[in-house]
Amino acid sequence: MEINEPNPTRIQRFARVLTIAGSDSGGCAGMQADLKTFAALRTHGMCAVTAITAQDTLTVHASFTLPKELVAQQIQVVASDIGVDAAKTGMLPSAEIIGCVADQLRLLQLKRLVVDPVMITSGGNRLIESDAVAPLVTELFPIAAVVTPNVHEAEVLVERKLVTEADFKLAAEEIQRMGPKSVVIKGGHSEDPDHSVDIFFDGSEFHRLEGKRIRTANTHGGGCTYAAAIAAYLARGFSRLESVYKAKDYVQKAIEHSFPLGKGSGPLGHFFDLGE
Ligand code: PXL
Repeated sequence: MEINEPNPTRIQRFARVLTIAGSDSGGCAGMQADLKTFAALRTHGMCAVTAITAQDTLTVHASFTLPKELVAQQIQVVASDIGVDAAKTGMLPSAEIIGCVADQLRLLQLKRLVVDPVMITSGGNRLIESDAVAPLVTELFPIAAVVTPNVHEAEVLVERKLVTEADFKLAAEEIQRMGPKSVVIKGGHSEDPDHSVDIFFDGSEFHRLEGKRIRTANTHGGGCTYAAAIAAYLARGFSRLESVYKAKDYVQKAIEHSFPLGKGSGPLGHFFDLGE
């Protein structure tokens, strides 16, 4: 069997998910959040690290981008030995890294790819060079199953401010036309004080995913967790729409179980269903 073809009997038990993302030394966001999500959702998580950040709950103090050859090799070796049922991209700091990640993913002909177009942290730190947004769109969106911008990222992608739900819907359509099979605009950073409404669009139908807004400062890694959960459910064989609904439910519960650590924004509680 082709390494990249999911084996239907195996996929539910040993789904293999790869995150291509940056490391957060504080353990809240980035690949650390992704790997916790993969484990919580009973999948085998693997990681290709793109950058190392010296980060706490307050800010990113420093960031170092790994050589593109090493990023490519991390993907290559796990794909050829273990196999990849789904992958997720997070922090891709430069156009160079984006180009080499896209080359690797095209070689794998991966059908279940979630692209989280990470740009700035909720704390306001830039995670991508400004000239890398264009290649992120042209190289990765066309091979993505789901693209998951938050409102700020969607605003950068469509180059205007988005306020109302009608704005989000138009933006979702525009972003879907940039190449991905589907898009979900995450409403977590919107201005609605009571709800967090996400808009899903797959080229023909809109879905409105409504969740209640949870009042907590401890949401560091919420966006990463949401996108990683979509990838985990895709790897387990769920459809794109089912995966987005299930991921929304998971991230909401993980935010309900978030906890304060450090002096800034603490992490989500990824393992809430394991009990005390
Ligand atoms: O915004 C998502 C994100 C992605 N990757 C890394 C991060 C963050 C946010 O803090 O630190 C490494």
